[in-house]
Amino acid sequence: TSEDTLFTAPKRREEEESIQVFVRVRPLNHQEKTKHSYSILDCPGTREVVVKERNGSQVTKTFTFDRAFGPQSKQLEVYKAVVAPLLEKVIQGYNCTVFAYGQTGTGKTFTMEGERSETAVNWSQDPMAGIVPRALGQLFDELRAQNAEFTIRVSFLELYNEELYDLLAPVEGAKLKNLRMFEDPNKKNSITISGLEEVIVQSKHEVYQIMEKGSERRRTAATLMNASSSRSHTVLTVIVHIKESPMEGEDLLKIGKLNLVDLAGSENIGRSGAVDKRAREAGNINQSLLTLGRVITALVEHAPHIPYRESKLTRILKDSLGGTTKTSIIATVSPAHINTEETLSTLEYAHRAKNIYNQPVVNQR
Ligand code: ADP
Ligand code: ZZD
Repeated sequence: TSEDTLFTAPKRREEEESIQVFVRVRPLNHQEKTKHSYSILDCPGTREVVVKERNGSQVTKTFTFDRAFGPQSKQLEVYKAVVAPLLEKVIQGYNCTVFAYGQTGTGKTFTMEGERSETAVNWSQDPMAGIVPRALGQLFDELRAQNAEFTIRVSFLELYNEELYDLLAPVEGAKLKNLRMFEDPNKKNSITISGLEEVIVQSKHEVYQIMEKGSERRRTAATLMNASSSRSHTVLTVIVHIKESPMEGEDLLKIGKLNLVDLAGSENIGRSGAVDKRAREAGNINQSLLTLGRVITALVEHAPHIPYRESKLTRILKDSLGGTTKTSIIATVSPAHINTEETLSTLEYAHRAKNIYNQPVVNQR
């Protein structure tokens, strides 16, 4: 009947949303200026990145993102546009993830963590503070203002050469604690990292101590392993439990989670996701970064099998890629003409990730 046709809406999955993708262009640095490298990038509006390639004929390519931050963008501006909205979701009980992806030296750590300015006295008012300190600070401020009953736990891990290291655990006898992970039979789609320190943070003062410890441990780890940080991934996770006691009805527990991920440098990973020949010969294969690319490809191509299990990073962050977490990616790029290849590769990678769909759900009981 006509009524049936009227009321049988096409089956559509509720509240499916694509990953948010942002690009941040860093300024030309001193070395690039002295080497007479010039900028190939323009951010004319709020969403476009224009690449001008001057190889004989003028070729320009335009990429559109959810937002593009030019070389003059400030830490606060990036935080407000990318992370402040996610933090509201975390407080409502959602899981959220932010990835920083890009070539080494383009500002992943500058964006995710930031730097201490020499003049700033208070870390929480430092204009150079990145996403991690701002998110933790805002979480405390908002939960205090709401007069909520809450606990905040933080873990901080490093993944290097498919080994996991705890950046908040004590270093014993010049040996790093190597962590193991396993699938939790009770919790579908989630893995547990046994022995990972989850530090309860009571105050903003303790937030700073944790960040200081983490960045110090990372330096120690790099020295002990004779390793470069450009080849490691770091994952800082904040878990917040909020108890709501309404005037009527039962108590409500909301659990929100925020993963802040600083990925290894994307150089050596080709646009197709294949390893660069020179890198392969040098043994510079980053299994986790490679698998991340393959997972993205499989998701956007709707492949029947998604290779999450092929790396630790994708096992840990499985739910952020096609799952129930709300995910954003910040791709960082250099404007310098000498980095054109890598910049195009990063822009194409990021643009493709826009075709990944997640279905965020709230954790409430
Ligand atoms: P990555 O983590 O991608 O290897 P870094 O965060 O270490 O890169 O940044 C490399 C250098 O560039 C650092 O000296 C940093 O201070 C500088 N830098 C990066 N992004 C910016 C930016 N948006 N504005 C100013 N300086 C930046
Ligand atoms: N990017 C610096 C840390 C590094 O690579 O070590 S900057 C921010 C987030 C997580 C850990 C540290 C920090 C960082 C910092 C620096 C020095 C001592 C403690 C913390 C920082 C920078 C600005 C404001 C707050 C924290």
